[in-house]
Amino acid sequence: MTGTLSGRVATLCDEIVAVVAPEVADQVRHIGVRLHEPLRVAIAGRLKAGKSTLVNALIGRRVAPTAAGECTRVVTRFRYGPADRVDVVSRDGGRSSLPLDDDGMIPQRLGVPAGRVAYVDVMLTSARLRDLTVVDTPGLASADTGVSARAEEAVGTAPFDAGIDAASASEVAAAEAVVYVFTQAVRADDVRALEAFRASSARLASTPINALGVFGKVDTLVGGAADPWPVAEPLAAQQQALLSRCVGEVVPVVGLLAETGEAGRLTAADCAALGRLAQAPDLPLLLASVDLFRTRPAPVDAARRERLLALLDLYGVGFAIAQLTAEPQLGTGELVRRLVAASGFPRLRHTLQETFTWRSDAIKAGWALARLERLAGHTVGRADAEALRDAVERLLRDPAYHRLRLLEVAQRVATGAVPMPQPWEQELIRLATSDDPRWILRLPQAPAGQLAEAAVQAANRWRVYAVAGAGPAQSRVAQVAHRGFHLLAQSLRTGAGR
Ligand SMILES: Nc1nc2c(ncn2[C@@H]2O[C@H](COP(=O)(O)OP(=O)(O)OP(=O)(O)O)[C@@H](O)[C@H]2O)c(=O)[nH]1
Ligand SMILES: [Mg+2]
Repeated sequence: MTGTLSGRVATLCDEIVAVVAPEVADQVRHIGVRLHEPLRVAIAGRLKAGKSTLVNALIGRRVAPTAAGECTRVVTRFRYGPADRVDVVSRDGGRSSLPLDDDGMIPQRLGVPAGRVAYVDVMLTSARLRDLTVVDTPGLASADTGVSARAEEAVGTAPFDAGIDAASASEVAAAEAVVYVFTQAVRADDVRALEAFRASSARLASTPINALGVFGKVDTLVGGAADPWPVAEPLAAQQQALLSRCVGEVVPVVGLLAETGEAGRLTAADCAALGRLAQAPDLPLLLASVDLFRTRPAPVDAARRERLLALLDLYGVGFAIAQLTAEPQLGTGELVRRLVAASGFPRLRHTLQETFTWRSDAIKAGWALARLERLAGHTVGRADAEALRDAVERLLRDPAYHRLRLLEVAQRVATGAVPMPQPWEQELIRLATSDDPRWILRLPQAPAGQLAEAAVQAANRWRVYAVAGAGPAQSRVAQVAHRGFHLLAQSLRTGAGR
């Protein structure tokens, strides 16, 4: 998928290819190809946080192993391909292909000793991957496990696991965005792990701009089949405040329900079993705990009950039964749709698409422009260097590219490199990361005229700040913000929107 900014850089690459020498053309073509690649998102978090479960939900297929006993010890990249295929990439650069196992999952045995695996490259025909590449990462060690000492030592170098090598670390670093999964409360070592993750990947500094928090397994917050959402929502908001320097938003989800629903694992037979359970005379007792659900007499055999627990856990089972009690004729498809809605997953996907897709456009366009400029520098003195530089300059004069500068300064402020009072920082980040003027200006209901006026006022405020209220670093940031609001006001007046 190619966004507006990177789309224009891609067009420019095509134009340049036609007028430069063949060897330069090859490099320009390569830059153009990268612009068409989908957004790469790395899923990070502590051991057993539910990362692989979320990966499966995002892909819409259960491909990554998630059983309680198994841990993901290698970095695994999932990307779109014309046929399903698993490539194990060794540390020496060799590749060996494997088929998926009988359940359609990555085989347990990779055929290469674990110590020699750099990463696993999985290509799938899943439509979801056409505009999203997902990178599953091994759990970050936590202070309450035996590996903590090793992890502490490794902070800043190889935070995932002392055994992770440079090839897989750079595979993660190539991601444009990161989703950090945590459960229950954010602990000090969650923040440390996130810092370490940031240190491992310079290009992927984890900031509110490119990182999203997922508060996973929220169904386990409250006991039994009770509704976790009244607790999950305020907790997520608190966690967002705690992590505000690291992630832009914290989205609560029940990953397991998302995986089961999105991967289409609930069958008509499961649905029928849930319907029979809905008739059980002592239903409240059955749903009181996992143990009681497993062991009490019920109109469904033990194996099926175990399967339902694995697919839905107790909250999901209780939720499904409540739906079927209210509407006994409910079809499997509709039940699955409601389960996905109850998982909170639609909000996560929306946030991913809305925020990261736009940002990835700007990030990729910025990357490509920098590469083109460098190429122009290398070809100095040759006739085609002129053509290259001209083309890049033409593009940079386009007001749309001011966004790249905005993103750059917002990144500096968000990481604390340029300190700024909070309301200014927040306004700058909103301007840099959105194209919705109502959201940027915090005027959700305003008509266009009022928006333009508010943008002019914001521009003036930033100009005053640039001149009077700030040190030199803040002043440079403020000038970029000033121009950003000025351009926003202009586009609002001409009615073109941004
Ligand atoms: N109840 C419940 N269980 C979940 C949820 N998400 C994941 N699980 C379970 O938690 C266990 C661990 O999930 P994984 O997705 O393998 O976790 P992970 O973070 O990939 O684990 P490692 O790769 O080993 O670090 C599995 O048994 C999942 O089924 C959830 O939202 N609710
Ligand atoms: Mg995993």
